[in-house]
Amino acid sequence: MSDSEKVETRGSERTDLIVGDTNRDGKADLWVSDTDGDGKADLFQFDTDGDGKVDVTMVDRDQDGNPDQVVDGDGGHNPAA
Ligand SMILES: [Ca+2]
Ligand SMILES: [Ca+2]
Ligand SMILES: [Ca+2]
Repeated sequence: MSDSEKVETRGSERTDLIVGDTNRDGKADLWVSDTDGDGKADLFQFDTDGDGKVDVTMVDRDQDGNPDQVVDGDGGHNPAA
């Protein structure tokens, strides 16, 4: 598993449904996104060290609420700056 691994998501779009700042440092560190345009969340990303870059990505490909793939590192869909 390399840092450049791409996460397979349901679609190629990205609509952020929730953007959170869990450590209240003023920078987003939690993103809940919809990648296939159906309005349901299927991509969850976390910045655990506060540098603004995604560190953990979880994909819920069947949208049943349980992540089907978890990827450490920057393999996810980094948020637009
Ligand atoms: Ca979706
Ligand atoms: Ca980070
Ligand atoms: Ca699932």
